[in-house]
Amino acid sequence: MGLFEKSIEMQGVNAYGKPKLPSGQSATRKFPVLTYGPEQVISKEEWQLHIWGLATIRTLGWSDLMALPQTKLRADFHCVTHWSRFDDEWEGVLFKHLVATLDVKPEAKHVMQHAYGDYTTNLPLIWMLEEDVMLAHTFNGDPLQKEHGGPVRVFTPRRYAWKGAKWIHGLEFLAEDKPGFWEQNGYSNTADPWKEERFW
Ligand SMILES: Nc1nc2c(c(=O)[nH]1)N[C@H]1C(S)=C(S)[C@@H](COP(=O)(O)O)O[C@H]1N2
Ligand SMILES: [Mo]
Repeated sequence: MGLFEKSIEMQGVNAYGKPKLPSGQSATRKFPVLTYGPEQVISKEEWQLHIWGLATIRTLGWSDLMALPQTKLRADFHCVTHWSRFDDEWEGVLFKHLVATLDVKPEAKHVMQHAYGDYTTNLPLIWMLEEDVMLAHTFNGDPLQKEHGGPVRVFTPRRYAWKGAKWIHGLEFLAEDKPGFWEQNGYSNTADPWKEERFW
C-alpha cells in the first residue's frame, strides 16, 4: 500500500492537538477505495439529499448545496484498515452550516447518514456538529471522484472513515441511537482513531 518513511508531515500534532499519526496506523500517499457493495454512479444533476426525522423535512439538490456557505478544510483521513492520508484539502458544506438552515427539534440527539446504495452510519448529533464534519464535493481542487463518494460524501476527520457515507443521500435526525451498517457488523459505535476504537 505504498508506505513511506515517517516524514515531517506525520510528526507532531494535528489541528486538534492529537498525534498526527494515531497508533496502529501507517501513512500512505495512495487513496485506497473501500466500498461495500457496488459503486454508486450519481450525477450532480440527479443528486438529492433528503432530510427527515426530528427536523424540517426537506430535499436539497446540487444548487441548494452550492448556495450554502462553502468551506475548505485541510485534514487527515484515517481508515480502520490501518492506513492514514495527510493534509488533503476538502471542500464542501460543513454539517453545522447545513443544520443552521434547518429546524431541528430539541429531542434530536443522533444522526443516521443514508447513502445511495443503502450504506448507513450513525453518530451523535453533537459530534456531527463539530467544526470539521463536512458534506464534501471537492478534493484537492477537483470534483470528488465517484469511487470516493462523489458527487457528495460525508467526511469526519476525527472518526475512522467509515463514519462518513460516500454518495450521501439522506440525513435522518433521531432521538435514540441506532447502529448503521458497519456498526451492526461489529465496528465501534464511536470510532475514535486516537483510542483505537475499531471494533466492539
Ligand atoms: N456509501 C458508502 N460509504 C462508505 C463506505 C461504503 O461502503 N459505502 N465505506 C466506508 C468505509 S468502511 C471507509 S474506510 C470509507 C472509505 O472511503 P474511500 O473509499 O474514499 O477511501 O468510506 C466509508 N463510506
Ligand atoms: Mo473502512
